Amino acid sequence: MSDFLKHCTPWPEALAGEYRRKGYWRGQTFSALLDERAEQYGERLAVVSGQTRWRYRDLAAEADRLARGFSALGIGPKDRVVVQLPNCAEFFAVIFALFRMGALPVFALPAHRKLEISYFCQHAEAVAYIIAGQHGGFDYRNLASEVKAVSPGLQHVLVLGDAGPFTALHDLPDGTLPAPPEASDVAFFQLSGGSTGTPKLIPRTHDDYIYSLRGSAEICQLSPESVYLCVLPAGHNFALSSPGSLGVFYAGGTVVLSNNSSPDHVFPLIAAERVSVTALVPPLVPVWLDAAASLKPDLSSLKVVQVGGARFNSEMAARLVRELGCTLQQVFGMAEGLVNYTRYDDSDALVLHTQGRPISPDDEICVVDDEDQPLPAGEVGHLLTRGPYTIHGYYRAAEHNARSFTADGFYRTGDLVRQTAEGYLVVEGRAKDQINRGGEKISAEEVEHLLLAHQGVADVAIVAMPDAFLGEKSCAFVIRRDASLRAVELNAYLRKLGIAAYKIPDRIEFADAFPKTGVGKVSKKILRQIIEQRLLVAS
Ligand code: J2J
Repeated sequence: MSDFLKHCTPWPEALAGEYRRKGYWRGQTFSALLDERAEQYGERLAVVSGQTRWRYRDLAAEADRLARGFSALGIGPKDRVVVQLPNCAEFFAVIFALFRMGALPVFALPAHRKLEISYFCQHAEAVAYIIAGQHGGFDYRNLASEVKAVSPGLQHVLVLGDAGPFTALHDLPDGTLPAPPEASDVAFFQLSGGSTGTPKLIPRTHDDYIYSLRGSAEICQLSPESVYLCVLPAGHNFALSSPGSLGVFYAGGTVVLSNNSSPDHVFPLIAAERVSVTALVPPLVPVWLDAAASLKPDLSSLKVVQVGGARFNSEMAARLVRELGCTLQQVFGMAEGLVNYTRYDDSDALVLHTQGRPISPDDEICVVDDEDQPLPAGEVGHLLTRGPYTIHGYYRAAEHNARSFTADGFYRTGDLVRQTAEGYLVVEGRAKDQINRGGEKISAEEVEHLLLAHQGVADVAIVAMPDAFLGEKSCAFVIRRDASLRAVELNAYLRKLGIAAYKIPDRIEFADAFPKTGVGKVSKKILRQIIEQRLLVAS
């Protein structure tokens, strides 16, 4: 075992044996999967992105070329590589190339900036960072220069498009491939939404992830005829695996990529490519519905719209079904593993009012009270889960793991749920210290730590506040050292540090003191009530 894998917690032998015996884990790797699909469906369309149209054989050939190139550069098995690409065909060539070599992608989001990317590079001891030169009006090469300056282990910056001072992805030398990885090996790192000071890396194996893809593809009835439109960031767990692009590849279908989720861009794409299924976060739904009502686009190919990532209210769910005339599938998942789906033949009551049930019969669900005691059926409590594709530990986070997993290896999701008589889950709230900003997760503690380091800040507490469009936004309550400190200065300070824009507080409220709980901790519950009240009065 290489040194770094010591920091990944494997499934206990007994459970791993059971998952293999039951045929969940089949010993297949991602590169074997792509080879198989290229063999079966070589001439079929795998990816569409702008002018790029790759058949399965093109995707496999491009992945092979890149793998040889990475190898020639000296990137080897188990090396970590931070991948931060927009939605583009090359994203898949890159990750399949890394999978083939047994190198491990870390899936950064396009919105991440210097602090996040440097942290991933340092924490994962990454040897390479892969970017698009410029995207969305932002120059990732400048970001890479800043990251490189503080990440001594980072040897390569590889660039899609104009490479500037770095190495171009389209112009790599040719090397020889190492032996392929084992299916039980870690294949890549997903990112945790986070509720602590630093983001956590989630090690997923070929075996466990491919099982979740197979299960998802079956539930979503994918076939080689399926055309999936990916408008969420391609590396995010929802868009990647539920069933996402990789689930569609599993089934031999076509993935259509877009970096723009606005209706005027996406509706013509749906019509032109005959898109059959797509995945949205809740805030996009009313935008699409309003535009559909006025533009009257041809959405006749669209059979299923998945919605997940954040709470989706049932009135909007009903509106979606009524106005688009397609099947709604609610998806409640997490990058750590467990994914729940409503099924296509479920009653309206289940589809509109629940967040589905797990993929696997071996996904164990426990709803417990604050003392970890199981609650009577139907009561709201903490969701704990264990199963064939849910991790048993974050990468190199022993202390955090002791809190995030039970002694029996159940993952503490931090979600408050209730289970219906049919075994479906309803997400009722959240116990973790996180803000879910329309599907984008913000760890309150992470941003609080940054603000606390500002010399004018004596104390800070960040909470969620209701927002009609995003569901939630973030509000930072700040106790100042210096009464002249203004909110804009704090925002500018955070921006300068280099964090993803969605983490910058939407609102800053100055306070003289914080309300406390009985045991003397800051009461975020009362702070949430205070900001809710102020918003009400203001409206
Ligand atoms: C309420 N909260 C939800 C839902 C996720 C599929 C779909 C989503 C994710 C995802 C994912 C929710 N209603 N329908 O990885 O494979 C909140 C919960 C959960 C957290 C996980 C997938 N769907 N959530 O959103 O890792 O709080 O994954 O624990 O980003 O999002 O966030 P993330």
